[in-house]
Amino acid sequence: MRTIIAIVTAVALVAGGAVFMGGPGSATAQGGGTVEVEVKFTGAPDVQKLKVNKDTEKCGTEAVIEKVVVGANKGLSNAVVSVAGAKGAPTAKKALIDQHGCKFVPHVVAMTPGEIEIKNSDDILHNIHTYSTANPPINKAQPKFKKVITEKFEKPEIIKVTCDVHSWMLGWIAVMPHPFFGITDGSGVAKIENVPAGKQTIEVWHETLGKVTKDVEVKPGQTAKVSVEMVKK
Ligand SMILES: [Cu+2]
Repeated sequence: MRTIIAIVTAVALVAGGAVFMGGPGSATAQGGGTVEVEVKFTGAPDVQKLKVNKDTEKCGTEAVIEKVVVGANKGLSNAVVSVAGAKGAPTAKKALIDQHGCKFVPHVVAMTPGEIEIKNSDDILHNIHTYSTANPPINKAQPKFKKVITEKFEKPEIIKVTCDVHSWMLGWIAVMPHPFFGITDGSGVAKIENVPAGKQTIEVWHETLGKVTKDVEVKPGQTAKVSVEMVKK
């Protein structure tokens, strides 16, 4: 009997939590819609390989530099898609980037202004070197015993991140002025949820292909599909 009561209580707690999470901020509550953006690149992928002779136990002997990653159906990975000019409160969730296998994972991370945790899961010395103008630049060592460094980016901008210990390491932190953004996956698709209804402009940014915009009509509770093609500059 005790077990049954415990299970019932647990289920009720989980259900309560789910209801709470789905309540405020859900698409219907705000009258927003979803935008599914598909980003394509018809050119050739640009993935370079570099011989590595430092920290090879953790880094391997070959670094892969992913400049333009193209997947199935010409889908372009690692593009930041967002709703241009939108307004919205920052998300409470902390952004996270990890240095793993001498790579920044994910390669591109997007966040609203606030804190980001920069992990070092490699057990070797890394260095965080950011190239920014709106936010103060960072250039600090992250020794192996410093598993996490928390940094703050208050101003929207797209920030390049490198590691001065491993010259090939490259990542991007997109600090967005609102929570309406996504990063394209392996098939070039990203979903932006709770987008305010009406005429919106979708902006796509890619580290080597630049920026492209496309207009879309967002309807409450519906998914609008947008296909964007990027070309080499
Ligand atoms: Cu490094």
